[in-house]
Formats: sequence, structure tokens, C-alpha cells
Amino acid sequence: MSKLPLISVLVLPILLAGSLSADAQFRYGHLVQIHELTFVPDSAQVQGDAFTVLVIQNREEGPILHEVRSKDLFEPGTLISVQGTGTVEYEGKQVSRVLLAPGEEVVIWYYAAKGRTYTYQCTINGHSMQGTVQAV
Ligand SMILES: [Cu+2]
Repeated sequence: MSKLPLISVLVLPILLAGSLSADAQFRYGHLVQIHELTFVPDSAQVQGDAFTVLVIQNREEGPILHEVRSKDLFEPGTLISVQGTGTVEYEGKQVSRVLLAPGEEVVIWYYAAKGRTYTYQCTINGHSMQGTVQAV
């Protein structure tokens, strides 16, 4: 685990160099923060037909565990890699979900195909959270 935070240190400045706008949106990816049982922002657009990164951080102030599930993002041919400080769980060879304790983050590299919409969810402990990424 000790080497994992380094990845964020390397990746986030690259992302943030592109834009520091308030909507935290980046051309080749975007940053989502979880606050009060909500993905913020819960929708975004990214460049289509391009390698893209989605960073999701659990920023809850209380001890609230979240997960990231996504049939779309974790499917073969879409997912490139999952990094970060969260706990990655697998079903066979496929990522089934990533658990995020407060302060943890997941860095999802994937190929965004133009025209597709990718959804991700958290349903742990009765949560009904959803976010979408549209590749344009
Ligand atoms: Cu949740």
C-alpha cells in the first residue's frame, strides 16, 4: 500500500495543470469528489475516442465507506488500469468494485469511445449514488 499514494502525486498535477476551473472538468478526464452521499459532479463530458482518466475521491467528513461499481468502465476493452489508494475487488479477472474509505481515491484509466455514456454507481449500505461520463 505504501507506494500507492505516489500515483496520485504523479497523476493529479498532470490533470490539474490542464485546468483549475471550479467545475473540475478536464479535457482528457475529470475529477469527482464524494460529498454527502453524492458524486460531485455527477455528470461530465470527456473527449471521445481517447484514453481518459477518472479520479474519484471520498471526501466525506464522517466515517462513510463508498464503493465504485461500473459495468461500463470495468469491461474488457474499456478499462486500462485501476490505481489509487482504494481497495480493488475482482470477480474472476474483472474488477467488480473499488471500496473507498474517507480520504481514499481511485484513479481509473479507460478508453472513452465517442458517443458512449459510461455510468458508475455506489449501492453499498443502501446508497443510491450514480454518476455518468459522456464521451463526445
Ligand atoms: Cu456510497
